[in-house]
Amino acid sequence: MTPLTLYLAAPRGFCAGVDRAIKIVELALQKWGAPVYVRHEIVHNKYVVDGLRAKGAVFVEELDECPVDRPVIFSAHGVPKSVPAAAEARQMIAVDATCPLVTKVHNEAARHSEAGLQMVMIGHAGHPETVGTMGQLPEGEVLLVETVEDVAALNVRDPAKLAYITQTTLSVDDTAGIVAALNTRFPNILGPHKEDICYATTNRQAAVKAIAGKIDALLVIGAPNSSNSLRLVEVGRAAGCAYAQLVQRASEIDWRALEGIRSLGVTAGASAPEELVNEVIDAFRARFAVTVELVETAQENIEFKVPRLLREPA
Ligand code: 0K2
Ligand code: SF4
Repeated sequence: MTPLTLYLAAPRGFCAGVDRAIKIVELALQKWGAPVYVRHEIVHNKYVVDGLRAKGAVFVEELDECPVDRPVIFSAHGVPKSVPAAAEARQMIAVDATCPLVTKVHNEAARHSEAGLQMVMIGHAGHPETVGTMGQLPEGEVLLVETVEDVAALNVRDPAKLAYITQTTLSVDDTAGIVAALNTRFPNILGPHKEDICYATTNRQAAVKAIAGKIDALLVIGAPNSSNSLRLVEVGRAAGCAYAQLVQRASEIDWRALEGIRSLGVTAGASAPEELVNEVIDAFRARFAVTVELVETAQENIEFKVPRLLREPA
Protein backbone atom coordinates (compact mmCIF):
# COMPACT_ATOMS: atom_id res chain seq x y z
CA MET A 1 0.00 0.00 0.00
CA THR A 2 1.09 3.58 -0.65
CA PRO A 3 2.52 5.27 2.45
CA LEU A 4 0.55 8.22 3.84
CA THR A 5 1.48 10.52 6.69
CA LEU A 6 -1.70 11.63 8.41
CA TYR A 7 -1.24 14.78 10.48
CA LEU A 8 -3.95 14.82 13.11
CA ALA A 9 -4.68 18.29 14.45
CA ALA A 10 -5.07 18.88 18.17
CA PRO A 11 -7.15 20.46 19.53
CA ARG A 12 -9.98 19.26 17.29
CA GLY A 13 -13.58 18.19 17.79
CA PHE A 14 -15.82 18.77 20.79
CA CYS A 15 -15.38 21.97 22.79
CA ALA A 16 -16.58 22.53 26.35
CA GLY A 17 -19.79 24.23 25.18
CA VAL A 18 -20.75 21.32 22.92
CA ASP A 19 -19.92 18.77 25.60
CA ARG A 20 -22.16 20.62 28.03
CA ALA A 21 -25.04 21.05 25.56
CA ILE A 22 -25.14 17.32 24.70
CA LYS A 23 -24.91 16.43 28.40
CA ILE A 24 -27.86 18.73 29.08
CA VAL A 25 -30.08 16.84 26.62
CA GLU A 26 -28.98 13.47 28.03
CA LEU A 27 -29.58 14.56 31.64
CA ALA A 28 -32.96 16.05 30.72
CA LEU A 29 -34.00 12.74 29.17
CA GLN A 30 -32.89 10.94 32.33
CA LYS A 31 -34.70 13.39 34.58
CA TRP A 32 -37.99 13.84 32.76
CA GLY A 33 -38.08 10.86 30.38
CA ALA A 34 -38.89 11.10 26.65
CA PRO A 35 -39.87 13.13 24.83
CA VAL A 36 -37.76 16.17 25.59
CA TYR A 37 -37.98 18.93 22.97
CA VAL A 38 -34.90 20.72 21.64
CA ARG A 39 -35.28 24.03 19.84
CA HIS A 40 -32.88 23.85 16.84
CA GLU A 41 -30.14 21.20 16.47
CA ILE A 42 -28.49 21.11 19.89
CA VAL A 43 -25.17 21.39 17.99
CA HIS A 44 -24.74 21.38 14.22
CA ASN A 45 -24.02 17.70 13.72
CA LYS A 46 -26.35 15.11 12.23
CA TYR A 47 -24.65 12.18 13.97
CA VAL A 48 -25.11 13.83 17.38
CA VAL A 49 -28.69 14.87 16.62
CA ASP A 50 -29.65 11.40 15.30
CA GLY A 51 -28.12 9.79 18.41
CA LEU A 52 -30.14 12.01 20.77
CA ARG A 53 -33.29 11.57 18.67
CA ALA A 54 -32.93 7.79 19.11
CA LYS A 55 -32.91 8.39 22.89
CA GLY A 56 -36.14 10.40 22.78
CA ALA A 57 -35.19 14.00 21.95
CA VAL A 58 -37.48 15.77 19.48
CA PHE A 59 -35.87 18.53 17.43
CA VAL A 60 -37.97 21.51 16.33
CA GLU A 61 -37.11 24.94 14.93
CA GLU A 62 -39.63 27.07 16.83
CA LEU A 63 -40.97 27.05 20.36
CA ASP A 64 -44.60 26.90 19.25
CA GLU A 65 -43.93 23.44 17.81
CA CYS A 66 -43.43 22.15 21.40
CA PRO A 67 -46.26 21.00 23.67
CA VAL A 68 -46.42 23.10 26.83
CA ASP A 69 -46.31 20.09 29.13
CA ARG A 70 -42.87 18.82 28.02
CA PRO A 71 -39.46 20.33 28.78
CA VAL A 72 -37.71 22.34 26.08
CA ILE A 73 -33.97 22.87 25.67
CA PHE A 74 -32.43 25.82 23.82
CA SER A 75 -29.43 24.92 21.62
CA ALA A 76 -25.76 25.76 22.27
CA HIS A 77 -25.92 28.65 19.80
CA GLY A 78 -28.22 30.77 21.98
CA VAL A 79 -31.67 32.25 21.44
CA PRO A 80 -33.18 35.75 21.17
CA LYS A 81 -34.55 37.07 24.47
CA SER A 82 -38.10 36.58 23.18
CA VAL A 83 -37.72 32.78 23.23
CA PRO A 84 -37.20 32.14 26.99
CA ALA A 85 -39.81 34.85 27.60
CA ALA A 86 -42.34 32.95 25.46
CA ALA A 87 -41.48 29.67 27.22
CA GLU A 88 -42.10 31.33 30.57
CA ALA A 89 -45.40 32.80 29.39
CA ARG A 90 -46.46 29.29 28.34
CA GLN A 91 -45.30 28.01 31.78
CA MET A 92 -42.95 25.49 30.20
CA ILE A 93 -39.91 23.88 31.80
CA ALA A 94 -37.05 25.39 29.80
CA VAL A 95 -33.35 24.53 30.02
CA ASP A 96 -30.84 26.82 28.38
CA ALA A 97 -27.93 24.96 26.71
CA THR A 98 -26.47 28.20 25.30
CA CYS A 99 -22.69 28.01 25.66
CA PRO A 100 -21.56 30.25 28.55
CA LEU A 101 -19.15 31.93 26.12
CA VAL A 102 -22.09 32.91 23.91
CA THR A 103 -24.01 34.13 26.96
CA LYS A 104 -20.98 36.26 27.80
CA VAL A 105 -21.40 38.04 24.44
CA HIS A 106 -25.16 38.46 25.11
CA ASN A 107 -24.28 40.15 28.40
CA GLU A 108 -21.71 42.42 26.74
CA ALA A 109 -24.34 43.59 24.25
CA ALA A 110 -26.82 44.33 27.06
CA ARG A 111 -24.20 46.16 29.13
CA HIS A 112 -23.04 48.41 26.27
CA SER A 113 -26.59 49.14 25.24
CA GLU A 114 -27.53 50.15 28.81
CA ALA A 115 -24.53 52.50 28.75
CA GLY A 116 -26.07 54.21 25.72
CA LEU A 117 -23.85 52.68 23.04
CA GLN A 118 -25.16 51.43 19.72
CA MET A 119 -24.00 47.88 18.94
CA VAL A 120 -22.30 46.58 15.82
CA MET A 121 -22.16 42.81 15.51
CA ILE A 122 -19.62 41.02 13.32
CA GLY A 123 -21.28 37.77 12.29
CA HIS A 124 -23.04 35.79 9.58
CA ALA A 125 -26.58 36.86 8.69
CA GLY A 126 -29.16 34.24 9.57
CA HIS A 127 -26.81 32.06 11.66
CA PRO A 128 -28.65 31.07 14.86
CA GLU A 129 -25.93 32.48 17.11
CA THR A 130 -26.09 35.85 15.35
CA VAL A 131 -29.89 35.81 15.44
CA GLY A 132 -29.75 34.98 19.17
CA THR A 133 -27.16 37.61 20.02
CA MET A 134 -28.85 40.37 18.00
CA GLY A 135 -32.12 39.32 19.63
CA GLN A 136 -30.80 40.32 23.06
CA LEU A 137 -31.69 43.90 22.14
CA PRO A 138 -34.80 45.33 20.49
CA GLU A 139 -35.17 44.87 16.74
CA GLY A 140 -32.93 47.23 14.75
CA GLU A 141 -30.67 48.08 17.74
CA VAL A 142 -27.77 45.88 16.57
CA LEU A 143 -26.16 46.60 13.20
CA LEU A 144 -24.73 43.51 11.48
CA VAL A 145 -21.50 43.57 9.49
CA GLU A 146 -20.21 40.52 7.63
CA THR A 147 -17.36 42.05 5.60
CA VAL A 148 -14.94 44.98 5.48
CA GLU A 149 -17.17 46.47 2.76
CA ASP A 150 -20.14 46.40 5.15
CA VAL A 151 -18.19 48.64 7.55
CA ALA A 152 -17.92 51.38 4.92
CA ALA A 153 -21.69 51.20 4.36
CA LEU A 154 -22.65 51.43 8.08
CA ASN A 155 -25.13 54.12 8.96
CA VAL A 156 -24.75 54.80 12.70
CA ARG A 157 -26.60 57.07 15.14
CA ASP A 158 -23.50 58.64 16.68
CA PRO A 159 -19.97 57.57 15.63
CA ALA A 160 -18.70 58.43 19.13
CA LYS A 161 -21.13 56.05 20.86
CA LEU A 162 -20.49 52.62 19.44
CA ALA A 163 -19.34 49.18 20.59
CA TYR A 164 -18.83 45.95 18.70
CA ILE A 165 -19.30 42.28 19.51
CA THR A 166 -18.71 39.19 17.40
CA GLN A 167 -20.01 35.70 16.73
CA THR A 168 -17.81 33.19 18.62
CA THR A 169 -17.01 30.96 15.65
CA LEU A 170 -15.59 33.38 13.07
CA SER A 171 -12.26 33.28 11.25
CA VAL A 172 -9.73 34.94 13.56
CA ASP A 173 -7.86 36.52 10.62
CA ASP A 174 -10.90 37.74 8.66
CA THR A 175 -12.37 39.22 11.84
CA ALA A 176 -9.14 41.09 12.59
CA GLY A 177 -9.54 42.78 9.20
CA ILE A 178 -13.12 43.82 9.96
CA VAL A 179 -12.16 45.06 13.44
CA ALA A 180 -9.34 47.12 11.90
CA ALA A 181 -11.82 48.67 9.45
CA LEU A 182 -14.18 49.51 12.35
CA ASN A 183 -11.36 51.09 14.36
CA THR A 184 -10.27 53.16 11.37
CA ARG A 185 -13.75 54.45 10.59
CA PHE A 186 -14.85 54.83 14.24
CA PRO A 187 -11.76 55.53 16.40
CA ASN A 188 -13.89 55.63 19.58
CA ILE A 189 -15.63 52.29 19.08
CA LEU A 190 -15.36 49.98 22.10
CA GLY A 191 -14.54 46.32 21.68
CA PRO A 192 -14.37 43.28 23.94
CA HIS A 193 -11.36 43.18 26.35
CA LYS A 194 -10.42 39.93 24.69
CA GLU A 195 -11.88 38.54 21.46
CA ASP A 196 -15.46 37.26 21.44
CA ILE A 197 -14.13 34.49 19.18
CA CYS A 198 -13.87 31.67 21.67
CA TYR A 199 -10.84 29.67 22.77
CA ALA A 200 -12.03 26.54 20.91
CA THR A 201 -12.46 28.34 17.58
CA THR A 202 -9.08 30.05 17.99
CA ASN A 203 -7.24 26.85 18.95
CA ARG A 204 -8.74 24.73 16.14
CA GLN A 205 -7.79 27.36 13.56
CA ALA A 206 -4.22 27.61 14.94
CA ALA A 207 -3.81 23.81 14.73
CA VAL A 208 -4.91 23.84 11.07
CA LYS A 209 -2.39 26.59 10.30
CA ALA A 210 0.34 24.46 11.89
CA ILE A 211 -0.32 21.54 9.53
CA ALA A 212 -1.44 23.34 6.36
CA GLY A 213 2.11 23.78 5.05
CA LYS A 214 2.96 20.07 5.40
CA ILE A 215 0.00 18.48 3.66
CA ASP A 216 -1.30 17.65 0.18
CA ALA A 217 -4.90 17.69 1.36
CA LEU A 218 -6.98 18.62 4.41
CA LEU A 219 -10.20 17.01 5.57
CA VAL A 220 -12.34 18.83 8.11
CA ILE A 221 -14.93 16.62 9.74
CA GLY A 222 -18.07 18.66 10.31
CA ALA A 223 -21.49 19.60 9.04
CA PRO A 224 -22.27 22.00 6.19
CA ASN A 225 -24.26 24.22 8.60
CA SER A 226 -21.44 24.35 11.17
CA SER A 227 -19.86 27.80 11.06
CA ASN A 228 -16.72 26.89 13.00
CA SER A 229 -16.13 23.81 10.79
CA LEU A 230 -16.53 25.82 7.57
CA ARG A 231 -14.03 28.35 8.89
CA LEU A 232 -11.47 25.53 9.36
CA VAL A 233 -11.75 24.69 5.65
CA GLU A 234 -11.20 28.37 4.76
CA VAL A 235 -8.26 28.67 7.15
CA GLY A 236 -6.67 25.57 5.58
CA ARG A 237 -7.04 27.04 2.07
CA ALA A 238 -5.80 30.48 3.15
CA ALA A 239 -2.75 28.83 4.77
CA GLY A 240 -1.82 27.29 1.44
CA CYS A 241 -3.51 23.89 1.34
CA ALA A 242 -4.75 23.49 -2.24
CA TYR A 243 -7.33 20.80 -1.41
CA ALA A 244 -9.34 21.42 1.79
CA GLN A 245 -12.70 19.75 2.08
CA LEU A 246 -15.48 19.41 4.62
CA VAL A 247 -16.80 15.86 5.12
CA GLN A 248 -19.53 14.78 7.49
CA ARG A 249 -18.12 11.27 7.73
CA ALA A 250 -16.03 8.67 5.85
CA SER A 251 -18.71 7.94 3.23
CA GLU A 252 -18.36 11.53 1.92
CA ILE A 253 -14.63 11.30 1.16
CA ASP A 254 -13.90 11.92 -2.53
CA TRP A 255 -11.23 9.24 -3.07
CA ARG A 256 -10.66 10.29 -6.71
CA ALA A 257 -9.62 13.78 -5.61
CA LEU A 258 -7.15 12.26 -3.12
CA GLU A 259 -5.36 9.97 -5.57
CA GLY A 260 -1.59 10.33 -5.35
CA ILE A 261 -1.46 12.22 -2.02
CA ARG A 262 1.40 11.40 0.36
CA SER A 263 0.30 13.53 3.30
CA LEU A 264 -3.09 14.43 4.72
CA GLY A 265 -4.31 16.73 7.47
CA VAL A 266 -7.34 15.76 9.53
CA THR A 267 -9.25 17.95 11.94
CA ALA A 268 -12.81 18.20 13.23
CA GLY A 269 -15.13 21.09 14.03
CA ALA A 270 -16.25 21.78 17.59
CA SER A 271 -19.50 19.86 17.06
CA ALA A 272 -18.00 16.75 15.42
CA PRO A 273 -17.60 13.66 17.62
CA GLU A 274 -14.33 11.73 17.83
CA GLU A 275 -16.11 8.54 16.58
CA LEU A 276 -16.33 10.22 13.17
CA VAL A 277 -12.63 11.17 13.25
CA ASN A 278 -11.76 7.53 13.95
CA GLU A 279 -14.09 6.40 11.17
CA VAL A 280 -12.25 8.66 8.70
CA ILE A 281 -8.81 7.50 9.87
CA ASP A 282 -9.89 3.85 9.54
CA ALA A 283 -11.10 4.50 5.99
CA PHE A 284 -7.59 5.76 5.13
CA ARG A 285 -5.96 2.81 6.87
CA ALA A 286 -7.96 0.52 4.56
CA ARG A 287 -6.42 2.19 1.48
CA PHE A 288 -2.98 3.48 2.54
CA ALA A 289 -0.12 2.46 4.83
CA VAL A 290 -0.93 5.23 7.34
CA THR A 291 1.44 6.78 9.87
CA VAL A 292 -0.43 9.11 12.23
CA GLU A 293 1.42 12.14 13.56
CA LEU A 294 -0.31 14.23 16.18
CA VAL A 295 0.26 17.98 15.81
CA GLU A 296 -0.76 19.55 19.10
CA THR A 297 -0.63 23.34 19.26
CA ALA A 298 -2.54 23.82 22.54
CA GLN A 299 -4.04 21.88 25.41
CA GLU A 300 -7.59 22.47 26.55
CA ASN A 301 -8.95 21.74 30.00
CA ILE A 302 -12.06 23.91 30.12
CA GLU A 303 -15.28 22.37 31.43
CA PHE A 304 -18.67 24.01 31.94
CA LYS A 305 -21.16 22.93 34.59
CA VAL A 306 -24.68 21.96 33.54
CA PRO A 307 -27.54 24.12 34.92
CA ARG A 308 -28.45 23.46 38.56
CA LEU A 309 -31.92 22.19 37.61
CA LEU A 310 -30.26 19.16 36.03
CA ARG A 311 -28.01 18.50 39.01
CA GLU A 312 -31.07 18.11 41.23
CA PRO A 313 -33.29 15.01 41.23
CA ALA A 314 -36.71 15.20 39.52
O1 0K2 B 1 -20.07 26.64 14.53
P1 0K2 B 1 -21.51 26.83 14.75
O2 0K2 B 1 -21.82 28.06 15.52
O3 0K2 B 1 -22.32 26.80 13.46
O4 0K2 B 1 -22.09 25.67 15.66
P2 0K2 B 1 -21.72 24.16 15.89
O5 0K2 B 1 -21.14 23.54 14.68
O6 0K2 B 1 -22.94 23.53 16.45
O7 0K2 B 1 -20.58 24.17 16.99
C1 0K2 B 1 -20.84 24.48 18.30
C2 0K2 B 1 -20.68 25.93 18.55
C3 0K2 B 1 -21.92 26.51 19.13
C4 0K2 B 1 -21.76 27.90 19.61
O8 0K2 B 1 -20.79 28.61 19.52
FE1 SF4 C 1 -18.80 27.63 23.24
FE2 SF4 C 1 -16.81 28.15 21.56
FE3 SF4 C 1 -17.81 25.74 21.69
FE4 SF4 C 1 -19.27 27.71 20.64
S1 SF4 C 1 -17.37 26.84 19.82
S2 SF4 C 1 -19.97 26.14 22.05
S3 SF4 C 1 -18.61 29.42 21.96
S4 SF4 C 1 -16.74 26.82 23.37
